Amino acid sequence: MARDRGQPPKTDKATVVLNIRDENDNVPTIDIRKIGRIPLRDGVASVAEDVLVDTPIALVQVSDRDQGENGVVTCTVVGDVPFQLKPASEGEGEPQNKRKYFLHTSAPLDYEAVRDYNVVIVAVDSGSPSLSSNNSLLVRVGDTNDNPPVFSQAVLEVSFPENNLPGERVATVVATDADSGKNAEITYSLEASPLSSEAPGGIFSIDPDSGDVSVLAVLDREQRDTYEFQIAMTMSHASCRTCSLSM
Ligand SMILES: [Ca+2]
Ligand SMILES: [Ca+2]
Ligand SMILES: [Ca+2]
Ligand SMILES: [Ca+2]
Repeated sequence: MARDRGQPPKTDKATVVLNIRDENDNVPTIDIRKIGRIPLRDGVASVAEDVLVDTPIALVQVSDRDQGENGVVTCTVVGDVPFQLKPASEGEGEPQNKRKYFLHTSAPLDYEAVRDYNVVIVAVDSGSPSLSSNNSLLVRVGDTNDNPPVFSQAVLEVSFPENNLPGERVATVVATDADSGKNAEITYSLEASPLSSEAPGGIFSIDPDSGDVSVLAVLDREQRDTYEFQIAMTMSHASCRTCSLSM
């Protein structure tokens, strides 16, 4: 109100309408949650290396307390990782300042190549200036038995003097397996060569753990000068590959 100092005073009134404009004063928040059967604890998701491409591994919820453009959030995965965000719903009625995404695998995983990914998600609002925040998820890739054991040599030729002592070691076979733990434990055994029907068991034995091949009998070159047999590897729920040993 305005009043002059005359007598009697005259006055006038004006109304001030204060519109409170929304300031962009809230940063977007990112919430990462467990989804489906993928375990997620303390920011760590465990994903087996054999999951199909496009498997959802976590639910990502972004929200912003501002209104209008100040609360419209876009969300992306940072850097070159085999994970991608996809909107969880195309819902028209969804509030713009609250969105859900699935974090998907976007390429095959391989435990033997990369065991951990730090997946950083950034959310940016559309305010001016815009505000952003980030959150991250550690994806721990789990081993599956996707590699067969491989002998260092497919054919091993050994010459060994006759008149040996029974039980003497004649060779050691070595196989490697790119997997880990049980998936890489190898057990060795002897098999007849496909060329002969004779079982090597009576003359030779192999240590299932070390791969040491020993001769049980005394060899006599005048009686026989070559022996050929195969060594097989067996693993827990795995394939079996052979290597030929000829003497
Ligand atoms: Ca905001
Ligand atoms: Ca692999
Ligand atoms: Ca593996
Ligand atoms: Ca294996």
